[in-house]
Parts: sequence; structure tokens; C-alpha cells
Amino acid sequence: MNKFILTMAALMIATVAGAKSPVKKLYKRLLKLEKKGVMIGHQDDPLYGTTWKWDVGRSDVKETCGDYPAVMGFELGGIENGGDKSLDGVPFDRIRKEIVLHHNRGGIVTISWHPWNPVTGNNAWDPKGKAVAGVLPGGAQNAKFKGWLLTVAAFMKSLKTDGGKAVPVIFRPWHEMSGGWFWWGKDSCTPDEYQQLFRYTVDQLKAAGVSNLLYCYCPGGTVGETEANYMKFYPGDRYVDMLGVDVYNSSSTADYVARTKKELDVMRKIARERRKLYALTETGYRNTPQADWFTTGMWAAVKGSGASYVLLWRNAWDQPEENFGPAPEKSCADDFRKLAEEPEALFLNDVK
Ligand code: BMA
Repeated sequence: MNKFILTMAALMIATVAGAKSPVKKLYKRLLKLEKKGVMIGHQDDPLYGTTWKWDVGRSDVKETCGDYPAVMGFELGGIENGGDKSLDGVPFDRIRKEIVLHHNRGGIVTISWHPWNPVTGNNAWDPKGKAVAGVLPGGAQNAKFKGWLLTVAAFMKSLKTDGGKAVPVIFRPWHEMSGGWFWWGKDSCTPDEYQQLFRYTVDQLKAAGVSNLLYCYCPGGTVGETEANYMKFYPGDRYVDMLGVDVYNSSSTADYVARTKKELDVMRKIARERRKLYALTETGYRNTPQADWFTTGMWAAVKGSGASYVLLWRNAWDQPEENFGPAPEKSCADDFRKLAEEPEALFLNDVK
């Protein structure tokens, strides 16, 4: 990419901010890092692991291979209800601290959000109630939803270094809409309603003074591996900085590698045309039953793809069957160390 295009790309970012703003710096940094390799990420990495929780300074990734992941993912689900802990039982104060800490050590942060269903009062995995139409302007839940967005805005704005500088993060709201399991999923709204939801979210956050976010559009699960399928819910270039996709290893590893490669090919094409970043925003093989999965599955799928990062989902402290990252005692630990030796697999020390 030549300098002109790079500058143009930087100008296109959805977030309004000054030329030297932290979010623009992050955007440019990500564009550069894409050429160096694929960053390795892990959800909730410094909060808990397979055998521990809440300890400070720990990380299953670091304890396996000696370095922190370059990218850490955090989750805001539950913040909309005004509670002090997320749906995974993590205090939001602790999440804020870890986000700033990872930024200070030179890492990159991404945030997901699984808010409760505003109509039924059940969790995000309740597709009933036509809740997307409900939260849009004119809908019965719009006032409540606006309040939720103000709460999210307050959290985003509170992400600051000790010196008062904004911490830039990649925000990935309304993910996996191409599946039918969430209240914002394909069976619960029309593509047009989805697009309105995405735009409304970005517009309201900006109106509330949020300027430290890159926005990621992220189908998942059953995307369908074609450009048309990928773009079905796309809210528009002005609202999106990064393209993402969530793909898990569910049947065979060969199938996972093939599907993931196809999705990445589709995203790369769109990303190059529209000058967006792109990443494998969630992945994993539940409990990693294959000892060499990180190199022959995940890395085989993303190596050389040009993707910004790959984020392994969490090693859940509260659900033993939800375990996607490495850990020292897991049979895949040696293989993860092998991955860490790959020059193009970027950990914290490779990017800071
Ligand atoms: C999902 C699962 C849930 C969790 C949610 C938010 O994919 O891991 O157990 O509550 O993410 O972290």
C-alpha cells in the first residue's frame, strides 16, 4: 500500500478525531503491523485461566509461552443493567484496569458486548421479542436503550492512562448477526433494521463524546463464504473500520482450516477495496482436543492471510467446557510454544 493510500485509509476511519488522536495512531499502527504478521490474541487473558481466577499479573498465554498475547479481548455484557460485574462475573473496574495496563505495556485491546435482551429480559441468547425494532427510534425500548448506550459511552470514556490520555480500543458490537442465536441475529431483524442498529449505536456513542473506538463489523458462525453473504448486514463504510469474522473448529480441523481460509479470502478482498482492516475476531477448538491444533489448525488457517489478528476465545473459569486458549497443563502447550516461535505469529514483545 503506498503512502497516499495509507493516508486516505487513515482519513476514512469512522471515528471523528484529530490527526494525532490515539485512535488514529492505533489505526495506522494496525495497518503497519498487518505487514509484519498476524497478532495472537486471547479473550479475558489477564482475568482468569484454566486453574486460577482474579490473580493480578497472570496470563495462561504468558505462562505457556513466556509472553503476553499482543491482543487482549474484554467483555462488557451486563454493564447495561447497571451492575458492577459482567455476565461472566468480572468486576468492570478490574476490566478497566486491565485494559489500561495492556495498553500501557504496548498491547492492543478489543471489546465485545453481549447485552441482555431488552424486551424479554433474558440474556443475549434469547432471539425472541423483535428487540432490534424495539430499541430503534420510535420503538418501545428506545429510551431504555439510549440509557444503555450512555452507560457504554461512560465506560469507553473512562479508559484513560494515568496521564489522562484516551486508550484506543477496537469495539465489536452486534457480532455474529449472520447466525440466529442473538436478539440482533438474522432471524430477529431485517438486514435494514440491523444496519440501523449498528449506525445508531455508533452515532449515539459519538454524540456522547466517545472518540477512542475503531468499530468492527463481524458476522460469524455461518457466514457462507461469499462476498454477498458477508456484506448482507454491512452498515456502511462510514461506520466500519475493521472487518471481522468468528469461526470455530466444530467438526473436522480440515473443514475449519478450509472455511476460515475462505472467509479470510472474502474479507481480504473487501478490505482492500474499501480500505479496512480485517481480523479473525473469535476462534478456537473447544477444550483443544487436538494437541497440535494451534499450528495445524489455527495457524494453518491464518498464516500469511494478512489479517490483523486472531483472537482465541476465553479459558472460562465458570464453565469447564469453554476452554479455547492454551494453558501450561493442557496437552496443546508444546504446540503453542511452537506457534510462538513462528516469526509471523506476533505476541506482545513483537509489537510493542
Ligand atoms: C460467549 C460464551 C459465554 C460468555 C460470553 C461473553 O461466547 O463464552 O459463556 O458469557 O461469550 O463472554
